[in-house]
Amino acid sequence: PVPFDWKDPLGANNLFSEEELAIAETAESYCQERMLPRILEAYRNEDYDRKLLEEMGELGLLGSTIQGYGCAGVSSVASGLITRAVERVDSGYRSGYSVQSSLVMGGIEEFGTSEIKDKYLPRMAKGKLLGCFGLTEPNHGSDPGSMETIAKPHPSKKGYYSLSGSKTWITNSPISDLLLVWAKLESTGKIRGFVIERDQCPPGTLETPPIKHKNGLRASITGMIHLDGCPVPEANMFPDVEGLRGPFSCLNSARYGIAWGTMGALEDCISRAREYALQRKQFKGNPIAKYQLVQKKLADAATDAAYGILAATQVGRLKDEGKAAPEMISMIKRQNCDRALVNARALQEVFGGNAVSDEYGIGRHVANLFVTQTYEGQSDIHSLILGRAITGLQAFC
Ligand code: TGC
Ligand code: FAD
Repeated sequence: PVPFDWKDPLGANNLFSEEELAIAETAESYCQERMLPRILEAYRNEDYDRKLLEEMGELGLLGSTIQGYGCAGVSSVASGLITRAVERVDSGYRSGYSVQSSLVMGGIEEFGTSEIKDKYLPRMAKGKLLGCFGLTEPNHGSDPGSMETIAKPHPSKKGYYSLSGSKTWITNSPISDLLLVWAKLESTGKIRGFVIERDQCPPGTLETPPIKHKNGLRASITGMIHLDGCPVPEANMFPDVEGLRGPFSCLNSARYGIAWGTMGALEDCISRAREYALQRKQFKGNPIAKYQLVQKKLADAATDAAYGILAATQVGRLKDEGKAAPEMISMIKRQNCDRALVNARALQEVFGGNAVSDEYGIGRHVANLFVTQTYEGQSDIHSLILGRAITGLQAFC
């Protein structure tokens, strides 16, 4: 019989091409050798090193599905394998990576003019220019359609819009050079996308204060965006997309990535819990891995991780064939985030009191996975998106 591989229980590696496996290998080596040694101090100190994105840029990992502009142009499955490698280390590192690659570079690639793409994408691909994505507002999270940020013709600068409003919980906003901000055009009431260059904003028109003292995702920097009559060139508005289709199209790619990433985090929890359980002895010198209740936790988690990888692979293949409905992405985003969180919490119990020490890594994953279940559409919101698609009836309000 074929031997069972607990690290790849359903043989998902058989579904990946040689090229995809090589990309995964590059990403895993970088993440384990260069990212992992930094994470404990970064998490303790709420520190995000922007050099990480430069290093990923050097390896060709940023905006990896984009063709041209110095990007690798790989398959969606390959990009998922990169995301899984990054989140195996930490969801916060994956967050910084997703915002740069999927939300901002992806948005610019899909909706930007050729001038915008030429101007920003090559430097973003190298990690020299950092982006953030401003959709959520203090009063409008799950319901971004009600946003209050407004764009209107600038009163004194011809050829410019003036943007005013506040965004909150924005990954990378304090350190970003480029801000993709979604605002309503005052004249039409329709949502439009604006690319703001921090360097070009006069003093007092753009502030991006950090949000400190987070109890999850501490190795990712999060902040607000305050706009007060901020002048933005008309040429920096996405010309052909209006309404929520703009931001949600970017979110499709990022949500897809999270479905992969959370499986990486869960796989790391499994690996850490297995190792701990084999070494820790209780009752007559037995390793706790010998006890059925511990084994069930490992079996549950390994099963959910294996199913999650297969589902993400299937949606990735369909995405590249243009056959992935957004609801499929809601399904894998919700399922993989939820199962990663539930299983990580169960595996945390295997560590007993040591789970409380940050040296064991498990508590960090649990705290992070709560965030992944919350951002890019909280799981219950994805339930309602699926419920609407199943029944034809919408239950949001
Ligand atoms: P609804 O009527 O559903 O749709 C309005 C318009 O948008 C279009 N649309 C989509 N287009 C492309 N892809 C999708 N997935 C789409 N979903 C909807 C839709 O076709 C329609 O187009 P049109 O042309 O007819 O106007 O809008 P609604 O207001 O009823 O939406 C409700 C709901 C709950 C589905 C939606 O608002 C939602 O998904 N809420 C969750 C909010 C969210 O995900 N926020 C994410 C913020 S960004 C973030 O969290 C980044 S974290 C990054 C990190 O650190 O990793
Ligand atoms: P709310 O919308 O207030 O929801 C609170 C609770 O109510 C949730 O459980 C929700 O499911 C539930 N709820 C709401 N409406 C309904 C309903 N109709 N039916 C049933 N239940 C409902 N946003 C960005 O734009 N860019 C970013 O880069 C970004 N990064 C983030 C980083 C971090 C660390 C965090 C924590 C958040 C980030 N977000 C970002 C914001 C994130 O997308 C929002 O937090 C998320 O969409 C939920 O919005 P909210 O926090 O306002 O919660």
